Amino acid sequence: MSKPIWWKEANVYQIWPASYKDSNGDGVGDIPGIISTLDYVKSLGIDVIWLSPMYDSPQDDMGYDISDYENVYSKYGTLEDMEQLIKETHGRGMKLILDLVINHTSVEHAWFKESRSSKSNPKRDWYIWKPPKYDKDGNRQPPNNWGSYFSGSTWKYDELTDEYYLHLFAESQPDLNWENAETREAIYKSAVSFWLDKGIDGFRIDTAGMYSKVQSFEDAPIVFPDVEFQPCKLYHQHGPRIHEFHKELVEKIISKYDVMTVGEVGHSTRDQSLKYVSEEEKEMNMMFLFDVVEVGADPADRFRYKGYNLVDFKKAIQSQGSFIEGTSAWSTVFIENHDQPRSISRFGNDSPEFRVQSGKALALLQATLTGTEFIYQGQEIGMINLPKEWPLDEYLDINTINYVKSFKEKYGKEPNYEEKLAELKGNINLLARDNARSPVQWTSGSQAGFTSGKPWMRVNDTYKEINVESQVNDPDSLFTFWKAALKLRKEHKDVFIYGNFTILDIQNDQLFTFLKTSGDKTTYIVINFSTKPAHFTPLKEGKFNLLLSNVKEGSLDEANLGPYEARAYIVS
Ligand code: TEU
Repeated sequence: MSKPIWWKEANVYQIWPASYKDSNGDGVGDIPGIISTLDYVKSLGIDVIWLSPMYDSPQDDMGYDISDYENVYSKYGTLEDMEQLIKETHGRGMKLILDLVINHTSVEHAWFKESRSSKSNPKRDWYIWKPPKYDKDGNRQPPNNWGSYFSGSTWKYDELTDEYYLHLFAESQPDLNWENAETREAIYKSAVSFWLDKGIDGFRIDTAGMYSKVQSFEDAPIVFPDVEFQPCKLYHQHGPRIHEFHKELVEKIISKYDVMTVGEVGHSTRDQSLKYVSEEEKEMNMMFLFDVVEVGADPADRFRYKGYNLVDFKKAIQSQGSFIEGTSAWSTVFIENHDQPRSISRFGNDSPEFRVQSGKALALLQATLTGTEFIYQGQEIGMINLPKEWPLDEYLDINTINYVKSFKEKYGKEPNYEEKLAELKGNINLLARDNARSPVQWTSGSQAGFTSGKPWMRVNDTYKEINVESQVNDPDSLFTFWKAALKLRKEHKDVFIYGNFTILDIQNDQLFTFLKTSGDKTTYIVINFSTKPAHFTPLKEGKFNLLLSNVKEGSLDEANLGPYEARAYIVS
């Protein structure tokens, strides 16, 4: 049995500041707004808050493009506000972790400004600069065919010095050169120590598998023959020196503090994952894998969709969570974050009839899985995706905007363009990051109580039905159910937080039935993931005591489950 460590047992709540709570009417969420809701967050059963980037930034990628690690984006507040937030969070017995974005900075960062200024600048080598290539007609080309996560090439030409710089994400997010020891030291000091010394309790580490690039910078294999730039993960994910870099960061800085770290690694095999999160490796405490959130999606193309089914969902949960069994490693449980659509729309059913019921089923599932629990703002009240009828110009994420732009460039002249665009629009509505980024729905009043001004992003039309105010005191609400589920998780932490996981019906595409066990303690979870009633065959042996269910007790029928009905039993 693992040692009871605080970060293993924590329920973590992610706050994405722009859309959380605005206190001054400028239409953008802010730190005083967050402080005003801390009692609410605490009342849900939260132990740790993960705050997405609040650093100074031109906001091309909503703060994941940092221009100053040691300052706060002025619309969010000040350094004093952050100090107050740390104090108020601690004062309520909670902890605060920040987002550590150190694969890249903004082009507005002083380091990049210097680096770009001349080839001989001492900081030139802090970023990754390469000379152009020329084709047979003498046209200038990028150094290789790598495609960016946000469409187009990963290379941006800079006239000033006639070289290209590398950016795995947006053009305005140049990749730092981790090969340079001086750069690493500067990152540790400015982005890491600065905030640990202010008393924060750890980090969610952005793009944690990408710092080490294969230094040959050769062309990637052609995966999509019809496009110019190709997926290039092979050359920057789990690169040759990645573990050396993480070990150095921990040894030099992180290990001096009692803090937690969770790395966003995304795609990795069991063996690769264990290198980051096994206790003896001393790299990070746990990681986010994308198996579950990418069920049905195409990891190589953000808006290609292959279709979701429950069997794949179960397999993804199995591989994402169970890789730690029998090892010293630890894992995470999450189905939403700021990069993903809303889970009820994606894995449940967001129609008025089944929205709450399927939300409770997902909550019960998430609360009974092994690992540290992560909940994203608005998930606790069952916020759903943006309305299908909204036009594309309501989507403000650079990832969506760039994709649509290159799609138009590529297919705009084809006769069936409108048809293709309609299909893309459907996939955008289902998968876009924008779905998670609309303002939190606090009340049924003007702008959902998010702001007294004009919100930077349109409030989801559902705010009258889905909001915090109507749920906090309603015993049947999703919020109240989440509270009960998180409490139960702690009461039976041996099985739910730490236990072994066995799926009993992997091929069943309607029901999800599994055991969580620890020593001789067994819990049995049955969930109907469909709009139709389902029959299930209870385990033959043992006496079942119901721990939690999303239907009123009187209507429990031993072997039949209503639509999206979910139950957790303890077996004796
Ligand atoms: O995301 C990194 C990441 O792995 C991407 O593939 C992510 O899944 C992408 O947004 C999907 O299209 C992190 C942050 O979570 C994201 O918000 C940032 O945009 C990105 O890094 C760059 O900092």
